[in-house]
Amino acid sequence: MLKIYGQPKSINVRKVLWTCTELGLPFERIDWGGETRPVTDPEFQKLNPVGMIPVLEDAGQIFWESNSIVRYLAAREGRHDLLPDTPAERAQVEKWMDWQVSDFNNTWRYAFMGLVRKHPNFQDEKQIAESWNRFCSAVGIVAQELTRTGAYIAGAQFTCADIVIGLSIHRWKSIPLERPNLPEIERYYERLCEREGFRLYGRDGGV
Ligand SMILES: N[C@@H](CCC(=O)N[C@@H](CS)C(=O)NCC(=O)O)C(=O)O
Repeated sequence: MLKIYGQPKSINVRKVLWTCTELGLPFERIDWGGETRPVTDPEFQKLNPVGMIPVLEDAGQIFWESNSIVRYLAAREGRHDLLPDTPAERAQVEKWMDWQVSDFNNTWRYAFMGLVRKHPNFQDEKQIAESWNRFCSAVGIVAQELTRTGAYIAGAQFTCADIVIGLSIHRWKSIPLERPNLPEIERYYERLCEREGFRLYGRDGGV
């Protein structure tokens, strides 16, 4: 059985949990990170030298980096609907995944850590406001794209990119500040709620 190392409050762990649900793959989840066991523990560092959750173990092979794991699992199951096998179509999915893990992910960190996790090192009001503005601008980009595609982030079909963008939108909705009115985002969120994986690890999974 697949083993997923990482505590379930982590958005990056949730990506993998949702993917397994989407694919109907049973898994065992083992707590590491956050308030559970520290990722600095040498036992964990043997699994992932960069000391981050999630880590996936599949028949003795170890994988890390959440978006790589999502792609690996979709490819392992031959799910070309989730991860197309033609290079051009695949790149349309991957570009949103790469943007999510690099630029998008960086917009919310300060506001989320300060307002949701209530971390003492993230309480500067100016930096919270700046992070929130950048987060809302990035969500505006997602909304524009959804208006263009009419359904999902990379087109008419649900793909791996919606797992990582969808959980980011869930994070946006978790910030206790007034949000701009973005009907496309609300419709997207409702569309994602049709999926068990999003209900479990997004909508009903806490923050
Ligand atoms: N680029 C990495 C980032 C992973 C990451 O930031 N993981 C965080 C949790 S979301 C972590 O390991 N933090 C240390 C901890 O939880 O103790 C990925 O996508 O897998």
